[in-house]
Order: sequence, then structure tokens, then C-alpha cells
Amino acid sequence: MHKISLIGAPTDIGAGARGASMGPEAMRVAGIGPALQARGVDVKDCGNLNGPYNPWLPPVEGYRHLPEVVAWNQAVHEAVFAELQAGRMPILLGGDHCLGIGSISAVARHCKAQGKKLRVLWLDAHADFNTSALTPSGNIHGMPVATLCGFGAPELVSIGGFSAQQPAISPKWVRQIGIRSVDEGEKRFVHEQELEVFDMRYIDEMGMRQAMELALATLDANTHLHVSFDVDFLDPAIAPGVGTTVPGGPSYREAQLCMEMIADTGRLASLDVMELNPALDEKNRTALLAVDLIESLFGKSTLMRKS
Ligand code: 6HN
Ligand code: MN
Ligand code: MN
Ligand code: MN
Repeated sequence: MHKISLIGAPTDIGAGARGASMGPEAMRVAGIGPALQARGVDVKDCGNLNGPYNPWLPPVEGYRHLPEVVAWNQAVHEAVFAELQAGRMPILLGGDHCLGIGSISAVARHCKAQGKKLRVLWLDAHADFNTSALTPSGNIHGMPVATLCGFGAPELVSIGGFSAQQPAISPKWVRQIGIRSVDEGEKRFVHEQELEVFDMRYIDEMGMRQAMELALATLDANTHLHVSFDVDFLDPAIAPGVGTTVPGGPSYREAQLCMEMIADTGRLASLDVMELNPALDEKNRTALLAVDLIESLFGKSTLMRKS
């Protein structure tokens, strides 16, 4: 049986729009706790982390709010690491996606200590592979994957005891799904680092099933599967409550299939639910949809499955 820990990180410190700071409470109001309990898992809500307020300043040397982003990510790292070490599955309720740095560095540190392999599934409209030199915005939520791979501010790359020479993760461990908005310089860097991306063109042509089969291939009993779910992964027609909508995302059925195929692996060991922005939502429908999809991620399927 899974033992789950919900960790709220109420900040929009790395985002380009205000409001993701309200994400954790919107997920609770949408019933994430009871929905998981109904899956038969033990749920502990750790409450919300604390951190600096958002000063809403322009970028400095390619980064907006770097000191505040560092503080939030340190808090996230310690909280996620503590729950993993206690044998629980952390679910980070964001908060903007810059917090993936703290979360995934904690997962990487845990895996390293336990001799486990790590696979990161990045469900997102965006590659989040910018650096301070490439970014068009300075918003650090566009940089977490590059930072975790060692290409980022040293204060962020070093969280969890990692370094540019020995980064938290390798691009080889990452599979990106649903990508449809990548900046020019970022695109070149994605190719240079050989990130494995199943973009919307791939999903249109080959289908979600084929994308997920490949993204989940070669998982074994010793693999920790981390899912970083940026809610803007979903088509904005069904998920308007995000700061950076991009048309042409996965439909409701495609998203369900994605979650169900992850559940079927039985390897899911940690999760981020990021970028939900209640200020832009309609009657919390995006949070309710996220909860619905998370139920599928934890094995709720339409019919009883033959075992
Ligand atoms: N997210 N690529 C754009 C940027 O500003 O770097 C958008 C990033 C969005 C990030 O949604 O997590
Ligand atoms: Mn573990
Ligand atoms: Mn995104
Ligand atoms: Mn993202």
C-alpha cells in the first residue's frame, strides 16, 4: 500500500503570471485528499511550506527572483527528501514549475542513497530547458529541467549536494510528453543535449499509446518513476486555469490514457502537480480535472481490471 504525503508550496516566484501560489489550496478544495484515500492509500497532508513573498521584479542577469527561488527550492527539497526517507510518496502541490528543481533534486538524492535508477516523466506544454543565456523571460519556471541537468544558477544546481560536474539528473533519464512550445535557443539546446521528447506532433501521428509505451520502456523493479505534471500539459479547452496556456494539448481521453499507462507500470514513486492557477480558472474546474487525472494515476480505471 502506498503511503502518500501532500506537500503544498504556495508560490508563483518563478512564473510569468501571478496566481499559482493559490494552487495547493485549490487542489485541496477539489478534494485531492479524499480522492486518494478512496484509492485505498494512507494520506498525510503536511500542510504548506513557507518562503519569501513574490516581489515581482524584472530579471537580473537572466533570472527573475533568484534568491527567492533558491529559498523556496531549498524548502521543497528538504520536505520532499524527508518524506521519501520516511518511506512515503511525496506529492508536491505547486506552486510554479521552478519548484521541480527542489523536488526532483530530492528524489535524485534519495535514489542515489538507495542505489535506485531514476526515470523522470515531464508532462508539459513546455520543455522547461532554458538557461539564463537562452531565456526570453528570465522566469525560472522555464528552466528546471536544464538546471537539474547541471545547466543553471550554481545556487540551484547545488541543492542536495549536486554540482555542474555531478548534476542531480542526466538528460538520458528524462522523457517529455505533450511539448508544443519551445523557445528558439531552447530548441537548439534540447537537440544538443539529446532530450527524448514526445511532442504533440509525435502524439498526433503515433498516438498517446505509442508515446507512453516508449517513454515507459526499460523501467525495471529497481526504477523510481517520478512524474512532473505541469497542468498546462492539458489542452486549454479543458484546463484553462494555468498561466501559460498553449493550444493543441492532449484531450481528456489522451490525458487519461497517459495517466492509466503510468499507473499500470506500478513504479510511480513521487509526483509534482504544478502551475495550477486558480486566479485564471473557472469554478475550480482545472483543479477538479487534475484530481480526476490523479485518481487514474493511482489506478482508478473505468472498469475493474482483470488481474
Ligand atoms: N512552465 N519557455 C517560456 C519561458 O519563459 O521560458 C515559458 C515557460 C513556461 C514554464 O510552464 O512551467
Ligand atoms: Mn524509496
Ligand atoms: Mn508548462
Ligand atoms: Mn513546466
